[in-house]
Amino acid sequence: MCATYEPPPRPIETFVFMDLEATGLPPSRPKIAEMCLFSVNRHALENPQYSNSFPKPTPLFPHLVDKLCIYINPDKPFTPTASSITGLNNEVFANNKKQSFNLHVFHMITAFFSRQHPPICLVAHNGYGYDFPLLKAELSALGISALDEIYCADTIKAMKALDRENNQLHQFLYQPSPIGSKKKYGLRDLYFKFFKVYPLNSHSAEGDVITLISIFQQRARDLMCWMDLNARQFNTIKNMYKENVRYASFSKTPMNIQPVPPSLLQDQPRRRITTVHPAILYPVDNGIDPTDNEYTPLYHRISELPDEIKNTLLLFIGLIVIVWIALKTPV
Ligand code: DCM
Ligand code: MG
Repeated sequence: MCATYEPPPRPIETFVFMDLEATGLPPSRPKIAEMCLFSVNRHALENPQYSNSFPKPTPLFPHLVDKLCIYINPDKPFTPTASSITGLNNEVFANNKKQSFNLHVFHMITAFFSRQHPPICLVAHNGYGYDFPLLKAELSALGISALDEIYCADTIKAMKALDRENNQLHQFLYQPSPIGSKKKYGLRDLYFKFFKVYPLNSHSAEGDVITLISIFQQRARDLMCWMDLNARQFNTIKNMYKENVRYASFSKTPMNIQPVPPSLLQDQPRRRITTVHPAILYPVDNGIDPTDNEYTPLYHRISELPDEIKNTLLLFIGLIVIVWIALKTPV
């Protein structure tokens, strides 16, 4: 059965180019280690300035790009390949005291989106196959099932679709020769096709986003039109994998998120499994530092316990109540 997705209600206004680096590929249940978002308004993509390079002027990198790049402690070993291509390893995250994928990351993403003009479309190269399902899995582990009103589009899918429609002059990858040879839509090959050199900083999230935008600019109007018609809601993306929810669920609408007091946004001592105190979700300005365990209400501590322990506790309490009632009842 073919799923149908609702495209944006009107032309996309903001394209947020995204790339993730992580501990590996599926099915190793990768965890995000680096995330980079570059937000570019449609106006900048439709009206680029050009370099006077020969033989053909090239669009200059857009101005007024908002950027959000963060390193995230994956709390999971990198596969040897992932470590070798990204240059990242677990030691460097520990040495630099990087925090895990926690609610601060979610707040940063939603605050970043809140500053962009809608409709907003997340754009990633192989986004449907990797970046979107991975981001979705990490958000789900925080109890966040969706990012409302955000669309997404995969540049590989868009480029393949345009290549099927266009004559060879406008193709992203045109290979006249060997029969059956597979066209390569990797970022490096595409970049080489347009610029005749290989891109810098491959397999760094920021480097890959810059490379993607440079390629996108080569056929910006076609790609934007395709995305206006074919982008789908981020909520329709399936998780790459399922993980037990680590934190309490809360409203998924960015506007409903309570502001987080600056004191709570400071680095917190790393714990083995990162947890975010419920007071971060529902901050109350009562003068008490909610991260201080001395003041943590008992029900908050209990709510942080694993489900199995909570269920056993409930069963135990239930048994005590039944025995108490049985003893009190006259025979
Ligand atoms: N990756 C991998 N092995 C590869 C290619 C990628 O483990 N051969 C993983 C690690 C990268 C992530 O995918 O951080 C994203 O890939 P890319 O750097 O191409 O965006
Ligand atoms: Mg990358």
